[in-house]
Parts: sequence; structure tokens; C-alpha cells
Amino acid sequence: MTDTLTPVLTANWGDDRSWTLEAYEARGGYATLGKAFAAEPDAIISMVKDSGLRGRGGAGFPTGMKWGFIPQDNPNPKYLVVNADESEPGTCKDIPLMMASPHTLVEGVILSSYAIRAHHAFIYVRGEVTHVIRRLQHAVAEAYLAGHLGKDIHGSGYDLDLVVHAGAGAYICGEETALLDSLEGRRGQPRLRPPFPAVAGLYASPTVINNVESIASVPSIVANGPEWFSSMGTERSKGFGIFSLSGHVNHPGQYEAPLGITLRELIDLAGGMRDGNRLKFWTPGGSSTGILTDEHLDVPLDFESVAAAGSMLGTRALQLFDETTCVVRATLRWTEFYKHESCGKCTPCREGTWWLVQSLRKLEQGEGTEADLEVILDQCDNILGRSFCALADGAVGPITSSIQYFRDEYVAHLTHGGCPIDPAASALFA
Ligand code: L3W
Repeated sequence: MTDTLTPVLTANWGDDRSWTLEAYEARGGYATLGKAFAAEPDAIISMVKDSGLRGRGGAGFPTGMKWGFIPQDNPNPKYLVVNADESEPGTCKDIPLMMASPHTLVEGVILSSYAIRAHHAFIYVRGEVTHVIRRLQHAVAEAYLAGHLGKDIHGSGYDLDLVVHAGAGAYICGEETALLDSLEGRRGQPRLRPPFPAVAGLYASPTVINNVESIASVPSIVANGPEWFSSMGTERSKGFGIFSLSGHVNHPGQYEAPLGITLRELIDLAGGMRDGNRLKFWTPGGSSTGILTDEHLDVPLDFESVAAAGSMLGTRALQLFDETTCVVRATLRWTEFYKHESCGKCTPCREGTWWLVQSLRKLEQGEGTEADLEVILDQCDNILGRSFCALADGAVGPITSSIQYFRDEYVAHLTHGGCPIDPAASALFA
């Protein structure tokens, strides 16, 4: 089974002091810089386009196409911003990557910045993870000392400065335009798009914003060629990705595999379900993508197949819940998260997530009637597609999907006067 894994980004994670420049260079790290600087920037954009790499932060937008949107005739500076604000519930791939191999990201930043002709790049890191911030700062300092960053990098005539910027712990700052507001020193709230950041982003200048894993994939594409990358994965979802398995599996962790692998294969790789229990429900890409069930164990985990199953591949944050879990309770917990993290800028999200929590809490405690399920679905309907950014759409996902697949369990809460699986659970939310 292990031959289904494709360790590229994770290949060096087990190395002794893998995060140091010495260990990274011992494996050929930064060797792509000479190759890139010998080529025109547009050649790097073409390589990334040809590879088929799609954004690894959730939406799956083609990375090379995004880079191609940068208007080179705009006299303003161009910026590269790495979205390292990993906070989507269940998502735990970027933080381990930055801890184990920060230089993969730094090398990716240099190649990507060169491609879009940026001379300033930023890594915007989630504020709570001070250990990651320190590790990145150390890696950036090492890269400057080695001449991989700064003025006239290795005599190429190309200059690049890279700044590690810590956020202040808000989920909304993972939304790309809220991130830009925060980076500019304001309270992080989403901006109306268009204009997209590629046209008017940081300081109203052309800006590429990509997820950590997207940028970290670039060195391997430059080193091995776009055909190598596109030979993996499926027809429209090329390459490999890090799948984070958490919850009720025997060996939770990060599994790097080609897009299109199934959850059934990943559970086997992760040693099976805890205590031999049955899988009840799971998220393909964090809670924002809603839930799927054991009917979906053989859905190929690529952008198209997961969408056809009614969900989203998202961040490949596979949270697995076995039969001992109350789906209503889990949904309430996620909804509380979204209510807490709503930035409050738009009414459907600010008010809507508050109402969703009130309605779900009542149901979880076994109060109300079955008609209240229709009220919640109506609330969801009034939120979906009507908010400023994807946060509120994400809040709706777990609710509509859990009612779709587990309506009986919601009704059982009403007939039992609380949770039929774990009566003590209701008391936690009283
Ligand atoms: C130029 C155009 N650029 C689109 C760019 C756009 C962005 C990218 C994708 O949400 C999803 C969300 C979460 N000209 C463009 C253009 N772009 N059209 O393409 O844009 P979009 O709007 O499809 O998605 P998004 O706003 O980036 C991301 C879901 O991912 N998610 C992830 C959440 C993760 C976190 C976290 O851990 N911090 O929040 C999970 O499912 O719900 O649907 O760059 O500018 N015409």
C-alpha cells in the first residue's frame, strides 16, 4: 500500500535537523535557483502553468494562471504574499511543512517572486504559532547569510527581500483580502472583489497570494519539470498533495499522495479506524466543505470528483469521526467556531452565524420540533451566497450536509430530549 505515497514535500521531514540550511542543502536544496535565474521569468510561469498545479489553499485556482494575471505594464511594485494563516478546522499541513522544512517554502518564494518580477515577498503566518514564526525567521536569516536572499542573489542581478509577518490570531485573515488589510496594518476584514489582488492587492499594487503548499511545490516543478508533476494525479487535478488525517484513525498525520487517492486507501495507510470502529462521517477539506459519509469512501480525492459528490476538496483536511460521535454536537461545535470567527463586516454572516448557533443549540438539547429543522435550512438558504466572503458559506456547509445525511439523528435528539448517543454531551452545551 505504501507505494501509493509520493513523498516530495514531506521527503525530508524525518531527516536529522531537517529545518536547517545545512540539512536542506545536503539534499540539493536551492539548486533550482541557478536554473531559474538562467531562464526568463516568463519561462518559470510557463512551467508552473504546464504542470497543472492548482492552489492548495482550498479553492484550487490554477497557480500559473494566477501569476499570469499580474499586469507587467503596471508601474507599481509587484508583491508575493504567502498565506500561512492555516486555521481551517482540521487543516494541519502547512504548519508541519514550515516546521520540518521551512527552506522548501523559502526556495519556493524566491522562484515564485522571480517569476512574477516581485522584489518584496511576505509570509503571513498565523499569530498563535510562535514556534513556526521563530523557525521561519531563523530559516530566512540563514537564507540571507547564504546569499539566497537580498541584493544581487548569486550574481544574478535579481534582488529579493522576504519578511515573515505574524498575524494576530483571526481565522478571517486566511481570506486573502482580509490578510492584505491585516498586512497593511488594519483590522483584517475582506475587501470586495474584483479587483482581485493580482490587479490591486497589497498597497493597491499587483499581488500574488498563494498558500504555503502551493509555493512549496514550485521548487520540485522547476527541478523535475512540469511533465513530471502532471504525470501524477488525475486528468484535471494534477500532482500530489498533503492529506491531513485527524480524528478516529489509528495513526493520524500527514500523508502525501497523488490527487485522486481515496479515503479508503488513506485510512489503510493510517492503520485503520480507531478500535476497529466504523467510519460515520468525515470532512474532505476542513469543516467548511461540509461532511460526507461512509458511502463516499471510494470517491477519488480530486477537485472534480469531490465536487461531484456534493462537497469540495478544500484543504484535504480529512477529519474522521466514528460511530461514537454525535453529528449534531460536532456540527454545533463547528458552527460556534464560525460565529466566533465572523469578522462582523456583513450582516448575513454576523447575524446569520449567531442565529445558526441558537437554533442548533436548541436542537442539540432536544428542544423544539421537527419543523425547526426547516427553519435552520431556511436560515442557511438566506446566508449561502449572500455574504462578503466564503466564511459564511463555510458555516452553512456542515449544517446542510449533516441534515442531508443524518436527519434521523437530529429528529432522535428531539424524541430523546437530548443526544441519543451520548446524553452527557448535551450538558456540555447547556
Ligand atoms: C484574478 C480572477 N484572480 C479568482 C483568484 C483569487 C484567489 C483564488 C481563488 O477561498 C476557499 C474557500 C474556503 N482574476 C480571479 C482570480 N482569482 N478569480 O483565485 O479564489 P476563490 O474566490 O475561488 O477562493 P478563495 O477566496 O481563495 C478559498 C475554502 O477555500 N477552504 C479553505 C479554507 C482555509 C483557510 C485557512 O486555513 N486559513 O481559511 C476550505 O475549504 O472555504 O471556499 O486567490 O484571487 N478573475
